[in-house]
Amino acid sequence: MLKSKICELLGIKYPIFQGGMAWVADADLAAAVSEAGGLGIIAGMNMNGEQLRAEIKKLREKTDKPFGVNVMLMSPFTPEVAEVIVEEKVPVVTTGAGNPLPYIKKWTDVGVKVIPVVASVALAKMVAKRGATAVVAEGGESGGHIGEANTMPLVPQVVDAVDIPVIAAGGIADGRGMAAAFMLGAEGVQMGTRFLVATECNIHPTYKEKVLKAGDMGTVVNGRRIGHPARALKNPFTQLFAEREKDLTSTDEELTAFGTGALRKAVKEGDWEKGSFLCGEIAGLVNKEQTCKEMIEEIVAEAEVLLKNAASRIQ
Ligand code: TUI
Repeated sequence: MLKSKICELLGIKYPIFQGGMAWVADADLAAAVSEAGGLGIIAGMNMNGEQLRAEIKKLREKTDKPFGVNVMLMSPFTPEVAEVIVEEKVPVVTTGAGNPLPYIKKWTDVGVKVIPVVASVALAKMVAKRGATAVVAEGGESGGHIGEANTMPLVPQVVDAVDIPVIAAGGIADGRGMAAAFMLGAEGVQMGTRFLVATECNIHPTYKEKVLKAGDMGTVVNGRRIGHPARALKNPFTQLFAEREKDLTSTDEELTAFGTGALRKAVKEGDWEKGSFLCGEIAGLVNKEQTCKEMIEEIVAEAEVLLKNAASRIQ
């Protein structure tokens, strides 16, 4: 049995979080992950307070296991989403794309466990000092909005810098990645890309198909110029975005406007021409659709064998 402090802290069976992917991570996906023993996380990003409340209700009708809500701190709905989290006594909150310090005490005061996603040692130290329960250290192999550091260097440095459990994210999709994360000192992993192709994931079939078909060179990072680097599947949209980013006659405002709504187009319409198919670099390893339960049990079984046999390397 794989043991981890994060399982005890959160009351979950397996130390696997499902990333709170904007427009993707709804009650169906999060409930399936939680029911399978991981931590399912609803994305608060694309919802106002009342929409989030309805999604939480839907999840609670499907499972009584612990779950999380992700707060994307750049969202205009953040203040009302933060209130709903308190009112609904959400067990766990993860935050991303910003500094969660203004909200941590509000949540921890009512018993919500707060696990910020960080992309640097500096932010990890800051949130640990201010009462975070754990941190997710997310490297640039991840899909979506990313920081500058990659997983292999980031995770052990965050582990050394804080006294709270560290969850590794970015480039992890199987038991090998999970075992490696434990070797780096992590207490668990967060995965997004693998769960994109879960049976219970409601994204457009074209999105799943493109992730399943992607190879090792299948993703690209755009948006550095406007301060929001994001990794997505290479497609006509990312090609055009890259060209406009290089073209200094197009303003930052025009570039931002060009990107607006592209994620929804990918998730809801499967629009390969105009959609932003956010996806991690590990997509090349993700080759089959399975239920969340099958995925989680397969990954844990692989990791257990690898960790158990690790000692055989030493003569
Ligand atoms: O947040 C994510 N991934 C995301 S959010 C998202 S939605 C979006 N839409 C349009 C533009 C941008 C995003 C899609 N994918 N991951 C967690 C994450 N957080 N990655 C990087 C960070 C991060 C970056 C800087 C966290 C904190 C931070 O610090 C800022 C500060 O003020 O210190």
